[in-house]
Amino acid sequence: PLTDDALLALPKAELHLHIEGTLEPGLAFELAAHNGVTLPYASVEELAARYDFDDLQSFLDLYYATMAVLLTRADFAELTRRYLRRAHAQGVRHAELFFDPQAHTARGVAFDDVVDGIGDALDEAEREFGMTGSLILCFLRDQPVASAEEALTAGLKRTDRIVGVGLDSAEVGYPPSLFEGVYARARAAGLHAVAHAGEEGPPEYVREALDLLHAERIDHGIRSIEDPELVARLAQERIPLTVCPLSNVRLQATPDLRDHPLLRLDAAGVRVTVNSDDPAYFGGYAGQNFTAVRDALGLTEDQARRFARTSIEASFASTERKAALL
Ligand code: ES4
Ligand code: ZN
Repeated sequence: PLTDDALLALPKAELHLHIEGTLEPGLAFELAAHNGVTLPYASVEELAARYDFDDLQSFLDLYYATMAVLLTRADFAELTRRYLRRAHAQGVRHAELFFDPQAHTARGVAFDDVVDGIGDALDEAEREFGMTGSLILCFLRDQPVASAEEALTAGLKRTDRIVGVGLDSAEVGYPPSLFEGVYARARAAGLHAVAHAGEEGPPEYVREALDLLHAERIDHGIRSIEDPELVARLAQERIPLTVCPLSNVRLQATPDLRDHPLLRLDAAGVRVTVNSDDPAYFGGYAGQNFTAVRDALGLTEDQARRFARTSIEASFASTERKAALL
């Protein structure tokens, strides 16, 4: 019997987590009051009631609106502190945090305040409970490439914290090919490369992320299941997918968790991991994504252990840290 406790106890790495997507309604209102920002919702309950999405864009509209309350280094530290405590309680021992600098610098927040605030909380978590983590700078694919280039230039000064680059926001109509040059510069500087692809976009975007961006992991990638040749390639090349089951259901990328391709991808030999994406918005952190998959798809203990192990192996943690966690 695969109990909740057994799933929470598995040591795991969180590889697909947008730190801005951990902003719970309660903290949003606390920060709004503290910073003198007015949210267009009367109460925590009214905001929480908006967490009912039709697709990726309907979620992104709320996600970008709500992050207006995040202004200072201390705000980013508090956001991250609360996330790391919850994640640790669900077995997460290493977390690679996506952040969206363009969404903050466009509002007048300094790039370094974002990185330093998140970094303060990472340092604290390492001291207090031995958890490790790092940052992945995500480019907003629905913004101009020149803006991504500016974000990368700022990021290259902060490789003390930033270990890689990613690509997120509205996918359809914004193919990975647009960012080939930005990724080339990031990789030349020694950064790792990942990219969201095949969440709402077609399998072709997954191929582009591999061929043009040289992505080492694919975030989501679930639409790869529509293309058997691509599935075979992902397995052959050992490209991990960072799958987010509750996100896919909430954003209607998959009609029902019982139809989710996670186990079909696993059965085809693809290295899959289970992650939480934007847990404040999608109904659960890492542990709840595992329990939801167990309930809907009948996860075996063997599968659960393998997915958790793959998350550690597929992480960008140091060899020593991985060895300690495996
Ligand atoms: C995201 Cl679920 C998802 N997809 C694409 N971009 C995102 N940014 C935050 N969450
Ligand atoms: Zn994501």
